[in-house]
Amino acid sequence: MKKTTVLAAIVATSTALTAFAHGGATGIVKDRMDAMADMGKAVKAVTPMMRGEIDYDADVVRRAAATFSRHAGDSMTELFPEGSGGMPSEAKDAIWSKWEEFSELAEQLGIVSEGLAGAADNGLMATGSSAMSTDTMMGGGSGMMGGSGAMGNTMTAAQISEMPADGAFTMVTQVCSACHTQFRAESQ
Ligand code: HEC
Ligand SMILES: [Cu+2]
Repeated sequence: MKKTTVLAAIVATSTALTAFAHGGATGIVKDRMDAMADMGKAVKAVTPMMRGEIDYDADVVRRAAATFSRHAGDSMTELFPEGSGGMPSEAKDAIWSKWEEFSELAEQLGIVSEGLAGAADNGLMATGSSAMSTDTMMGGGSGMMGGSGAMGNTMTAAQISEMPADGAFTMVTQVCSACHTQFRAESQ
């Protein structure tokens, strides 16, 4: 095969794979999957940083927060018009029977994202205090944030922005999970 032919084949294959990953979704269903996938990528970029596996970078955290904000609230809910469920979508019908709860979570995502943007410069809880060793904090850190899901419903963006960045990030991912648990069908 000529080089150009090989390249064309690769391009065609990767396009087909993308379509396959979305179960051949088109239109608004594809739009919201792309928006969600965008956020998924941002979560993946930030997670190792929050775990201390790679160097902390406040700019990357702010960029991720901006991605979540951009897709939150009305930007998210307008991608879920009534009747847009069913294959290949994983959206549950509960979205439309419990629309208020669904849009509440979309709003919530906006609040925690704004909080995360403000918390980006706070750095990690593990490095926040020089009085404590990283080892001690690594063990105890996650426990403190455990079960803060309910807290997220009452905290303002200003309050969240006072938290260590990893705490604020945990609150963001809890909103993602809370919505997926209730409104997204298990993928096969
Ligand atoms: C208000 C509810 C809600 C929130 C908040 C939410 N999601 Fe989703 N998410 C959904 C629904 C519903 C689907 C299924 C959409 C479909 O298949 O039509 C989905 C699908 C996804 C998918 C699969 C996309 C694909 O390729 O099919 C990813 C990845 C994802 N969400 C990531 C996230 C992340 C990361 C966050 C938080 C930063 C988040 N979501 C916040 C409701 C939500
Ligand atoms: Cu998809």
